[in-house]
Amino acid sequence: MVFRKLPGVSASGMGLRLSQKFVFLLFLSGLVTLCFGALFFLPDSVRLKRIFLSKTEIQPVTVGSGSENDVREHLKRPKEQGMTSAKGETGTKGKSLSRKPSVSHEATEERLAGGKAQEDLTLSRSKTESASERATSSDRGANSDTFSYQKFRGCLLKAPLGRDNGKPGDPQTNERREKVKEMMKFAWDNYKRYAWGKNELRPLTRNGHIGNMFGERQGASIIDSLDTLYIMGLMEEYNDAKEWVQTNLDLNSNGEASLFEVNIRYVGGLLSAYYLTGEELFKNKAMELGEKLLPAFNTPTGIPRGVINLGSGTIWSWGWASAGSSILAEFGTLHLEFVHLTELSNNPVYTEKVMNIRKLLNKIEKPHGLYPNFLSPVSGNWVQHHVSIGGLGDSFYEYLIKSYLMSDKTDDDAKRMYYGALEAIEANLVQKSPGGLTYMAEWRGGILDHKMGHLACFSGGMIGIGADDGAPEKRQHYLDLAAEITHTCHESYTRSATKLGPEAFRFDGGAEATATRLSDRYYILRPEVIESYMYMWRLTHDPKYREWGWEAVEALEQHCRVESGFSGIRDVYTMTVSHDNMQQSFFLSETLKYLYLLFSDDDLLPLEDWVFNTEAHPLPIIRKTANTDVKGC
Ligand code: DMJ
Repeated sequence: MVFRKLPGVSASGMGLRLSQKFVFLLFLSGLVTLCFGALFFLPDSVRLKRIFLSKTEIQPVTVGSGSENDVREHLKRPKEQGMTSAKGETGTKGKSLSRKPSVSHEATEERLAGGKAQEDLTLSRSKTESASERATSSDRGANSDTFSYQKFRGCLLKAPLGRDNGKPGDPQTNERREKVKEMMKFAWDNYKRYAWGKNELRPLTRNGHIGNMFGERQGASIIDSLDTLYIMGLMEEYNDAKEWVQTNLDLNSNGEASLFEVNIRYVGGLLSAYYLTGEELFKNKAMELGEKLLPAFNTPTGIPRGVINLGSGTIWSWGWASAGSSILAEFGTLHLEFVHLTELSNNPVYTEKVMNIRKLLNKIEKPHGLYPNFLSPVSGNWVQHHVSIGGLGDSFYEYLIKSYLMSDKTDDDAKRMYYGALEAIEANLVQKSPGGLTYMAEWRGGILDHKMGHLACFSGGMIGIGADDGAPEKRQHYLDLAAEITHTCHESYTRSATKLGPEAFRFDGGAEATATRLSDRYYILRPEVIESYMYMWRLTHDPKYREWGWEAVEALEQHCRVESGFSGIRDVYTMTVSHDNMQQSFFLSETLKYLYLLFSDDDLLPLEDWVFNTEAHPLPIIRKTANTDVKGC
């Protein structure tokens, strides 16, 4: 290295000063490197990385705008042309997510909604409650951009578990409720004994079922049961489930999973467990999993594909879905959970993804105002004109009205879409049978198929909860329609030998709410009919709904209870039942939860504060405006 001589400074003096400066600079840069490096080893290093690397390494996930230009641009790519299955589309793996500027959630006075009611909780549950209090106190020191559990609890209008955990005053109803709790314990104990950690119990062969809906992810029955166990006060069981989540729920496993199923069962289950208990563990797992689902949206339109490898982020469409299409009930059943993921993470990307789906659906033409079941994620056009309120379409409609309710009735777009869709359904699909039963037919390019699936029976409850926000002159009509549909679904139960309903029933060839095909005669412990009883009970308090629920309990006990759990049956029309050897996880999450709520007081998970996702996981209504009635909100 050559130093040029400065005037008035001897060569040796200059050399000395320069070498001192050099050493000093070296020391300084060493110090800076050390400090910077140390930051990355701190426990919260992920957040620090996000701050320090935001401009250079973090790339925001592209949100498909659904604009014609974007679609055309992508269609030019040879890879996309003529594609029937998109296996090979890659995800955002390796990319981090952009964050929106912090929002301040001020620490408020420590107060849980319905203060007095909380004192009545069982001792064991109060141990868990103290976790929510711990979360509450840690909130006070939290960054202003983190979700405040304390504030959330302060904004609830009522205590989530009611005055006395929803215990009904009437002794007979209470006895029935206790029976349902016993059924849950029985189903859980057997799952724990024979299938612990597997997705579902096979009650006849006494082993576990893995299935292929959740990738290599296991424990579907555990995640699906967390909130049911909690609201029933089965605390020992709840704690076992929580511990399993803590030590065994591996979110880094690979495998091909259904975006829809992982979202409604795992993300939904974890979110509910967090909101009910305040356990950070559940929130963190839900957010981690939510991030892994994002690559599914990397399509030209932003309409997600149905299947995703959660390890690699590779996505593709179901082989059975026509022309590589995505399914309405799948991409249309993400909104509630994704909005909550944004709420908890303060990251807008989740809401952007689902709003983008809505934007596209608003833009494309709808035949007779109806939403067909198959849509191309490449072109953004309908693939065929099959419309159904049952399988393939069902929960899309459910999530429109529930998005509106969950937004504290501020999401006017969802409201407009829901009532628009309902009008089209009424005009084109709702039918009256010769015997006077109201039903929802299926629509195939203008031709009606006079069949109603068990899945479509959720619509009694859906139309019921939406009745009050319809046009004033339509409100009573919607409530009546909800009651009629629920009545028809009840009829499909009473007309079978077992008093359980078939998978699909028909209204043609002389049939009135009965299955005419052998392949439609099975019952797999589905919840939809009971779900409608629960909502209709809450809305009308007509005792017949509790009676109908009790009929279902008796039938389940008589035909589905086996020595080691509950099983579906292959033919509801024969008393010599053949069991299918499956205890579905939705039996614990939905069927038993809705029965328990049906026999509880309305203040257990009050509808003023909660909406249930399509797997019956309760999610709180998001209140953005200050609620002056609730101190601390
Ligand atoms: C559940 O997983 C959900 O209710 C879903 O929306 C439809 N099917 C099952 C229960 O039948």
